[in-house]
Amino acid sequence: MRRALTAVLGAGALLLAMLVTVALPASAAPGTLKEAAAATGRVFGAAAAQAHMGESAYVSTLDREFNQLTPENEMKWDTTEPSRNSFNFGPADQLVSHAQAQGMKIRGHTLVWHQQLPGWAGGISSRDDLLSAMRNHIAKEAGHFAGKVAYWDVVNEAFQDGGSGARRDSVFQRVIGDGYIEEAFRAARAADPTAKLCYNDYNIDGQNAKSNAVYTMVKDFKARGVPIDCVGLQAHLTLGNVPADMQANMQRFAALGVDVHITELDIRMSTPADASKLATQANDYKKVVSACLAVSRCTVITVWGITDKYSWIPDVFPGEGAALLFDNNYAKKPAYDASLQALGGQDPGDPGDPGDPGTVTCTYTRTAQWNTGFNGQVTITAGATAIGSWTVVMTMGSGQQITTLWNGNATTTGNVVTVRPVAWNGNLAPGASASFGFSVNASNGNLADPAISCGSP
Ligand code: G2I
Repeated sequence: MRRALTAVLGAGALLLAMLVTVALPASAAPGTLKEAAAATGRVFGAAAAQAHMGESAYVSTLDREFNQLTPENEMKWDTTEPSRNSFNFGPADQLVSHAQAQGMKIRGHTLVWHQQLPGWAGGISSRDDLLSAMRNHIAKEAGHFAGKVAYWDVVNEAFQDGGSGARRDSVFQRVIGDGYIEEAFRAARAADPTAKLCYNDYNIDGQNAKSNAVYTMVKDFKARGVPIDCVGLQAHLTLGNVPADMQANMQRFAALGVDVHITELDIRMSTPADASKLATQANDYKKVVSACLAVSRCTVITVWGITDKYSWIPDVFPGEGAALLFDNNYAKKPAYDASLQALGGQDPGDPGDPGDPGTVTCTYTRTAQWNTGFNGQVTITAGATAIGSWTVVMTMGSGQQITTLWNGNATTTGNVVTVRPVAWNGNLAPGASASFGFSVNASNGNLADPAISCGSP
């Protein structure tokens, strides 16, 4: 009897496998972020740190999913020119050769920034001296990487936060004055005529006083022929707060004749993460990716790190984190699936992945029983992503027949019953449930529960 039951279950599993195969689209959607982004003419990048490149899961995730690499710290002034006119490109060179071997684009980050600036540069007080030090730094660094860097964040974070729209009070602003930004762009173009030159900042993702100030600067640069090709919206966001006008903001920059890049995307939450926060985060990532896709000049999306394990956020915002697409163990988070899906991709290999768009869970309850039969109920619950349909496959025990089934549409092949939604219970929001019920007649007295599996669509 046990052997026969196993054989029956085996046949059911085979049928289920066939059903799953049939449910897949005829031409498989791209299964990684970089492939899905490439299909839209975009790149999907990540910041990476040389210090972690010995960790195999770090490298394999980077190589599998991303086709643009931003050195997280290795191209910053304090690393590349720790003392005046003495250059160290070693750590960045290693990242660049890895990226090149993988066919990834490289984003240079960053030539002029008030942070991670060596003490010697921060201490210069003469205008001519600082201008010449800045020009030399740009000439040597952008010159060293010329032909290898696709995009440079030439100047980073030059505007103040808040409503003033003013320039940040950095040593460059104080000592050189307003002109330092355009001087930096001219020096970068001279050192590397092929790289796209970007201005990069945070809190300029939506329309506000700070992004207005950047907009005014870019407009002025374009009008006067200062070489600028792109604006980087860093997009260090907090949970549930994707600016509603992000797309409109990107569109107005694009209308000035520059590309728009999302350069440092992460969406932080209070830790620990839970299913509801992760679902909100997934929806947030989807909004950002969709906004970019809606703007033809939004050509790059880069996340600021590969795994939550090494994100900068817990150091700077204690009690917050979990901001990236992969968790501490490199598992794909719901935000990964949402981003991939927004790009038109579909994760093929992880049907059990909690945030997989196709993932639903189902539970079975026996609601009544008698000598020769029973009633059952199946509840289907969507995962972190909304679904448009579901499929439940029930393998019935020998001698069992379903006499009635309500709130579902059943088709029967041998002892396998496949149930799909009726008109009104297929669409489920994230976390929402639907149920159907049925009556089983078992004249032989076999009251065993059916084996049940479910999926979406
Ligand atoms: O702060 C987040 C980002 C904001 N936009 C510009 C980015 O360049 C910036 O990146 C972060 C890096 O992710 C951090 O890794 O910049 C920080 C510095 O402002 C980086 O932190 C530094 C720590 O402050 C150092 O103590 C540490 O030695 O990272 C260094 C290397 O791990």
